[in-house]
Amino acid sequence: MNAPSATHVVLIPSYNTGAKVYETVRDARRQWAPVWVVVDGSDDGTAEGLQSMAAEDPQLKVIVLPVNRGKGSAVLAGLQAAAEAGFTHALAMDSDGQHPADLIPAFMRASQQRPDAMILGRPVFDASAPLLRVRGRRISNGWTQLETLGAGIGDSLFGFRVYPVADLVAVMRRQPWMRRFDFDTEAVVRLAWRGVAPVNVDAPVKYLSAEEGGVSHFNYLRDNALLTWMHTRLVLEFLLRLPLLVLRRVRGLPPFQYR
Ligand SMILES: Nc1nc2c(ncn2[C@@H]2O[C@H](COP(=O)(O)OP(=O)(O)O)[C@@H](O)[C@H]2O)c(=O)[nH]1
Ligand SMILES: [Mg+2]
Repeated sequence: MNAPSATHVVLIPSYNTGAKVYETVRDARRQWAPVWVVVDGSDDGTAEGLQSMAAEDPQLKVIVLPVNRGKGSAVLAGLQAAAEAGFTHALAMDSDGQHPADLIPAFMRASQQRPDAMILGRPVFDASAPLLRVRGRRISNGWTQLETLGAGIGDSLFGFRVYPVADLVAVMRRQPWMRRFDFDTEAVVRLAWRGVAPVNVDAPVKYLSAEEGGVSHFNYLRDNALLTWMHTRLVLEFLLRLPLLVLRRVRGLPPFQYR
């Protein structure tokens, strides 16, 4: 592996995934340095397990949040620490083995070529993907296209992405949402509004069975309600922003110029 990056860090938010997180972290470390894990109030013993891994690996850092606050909060904690340490970009990936660690270098390269952009994984599903999640996704993607006036966001929900750190921290500081499962979608919409252009890159996604160690904390009722409320807020704000967005689109200003 090459020397540790001083600009690009891998950020892995983790909440009660059991042993899967160790595998995920090992896979990520094989591809990149440094890798940071944010333990989001897990009570499954993984905070301790990860800390002992980090004791033997200077390129692995573990941030432990004492209480569970949600994925967005965990990512934000990691982003703030990354900004303080001088990193300009962070690749976020899930801790549960669903995301392709072997694509980390390619995503980082894409980001180094386009530091102004966000590099978004576009999920390539296999037969393991639950139909309900795939369909729900299409709805969310349709709303996202509208909310960004067709800025070209390939997928609104997939969390395997490289973000410009300062832009995302600025966006998140300004409002109280985006702290749980509303993070992934609201992040891309608000970054696009800010003028951060999307670059879409295909990435395979796996849905692991319970026997394979698959864990998800996505709750259909609670989280679909949260996502519906999120799109309601975003559409209302979109209407206010519409005149400016139209102007930017007509003039070919970011996020529209790179389509
Ligand atoms: N569900 C959930 N995930 C969290 C939380 N904090 C961090 N995460 C991480 O966010 C990622 C996505 O969560 P997951 O439950 O796998 O959602 P799914 O992949 O959409 O089914 C995983 O890496 C989690 O470990 C949290 O409070 N709730
Ligand atoms: Mg998952």
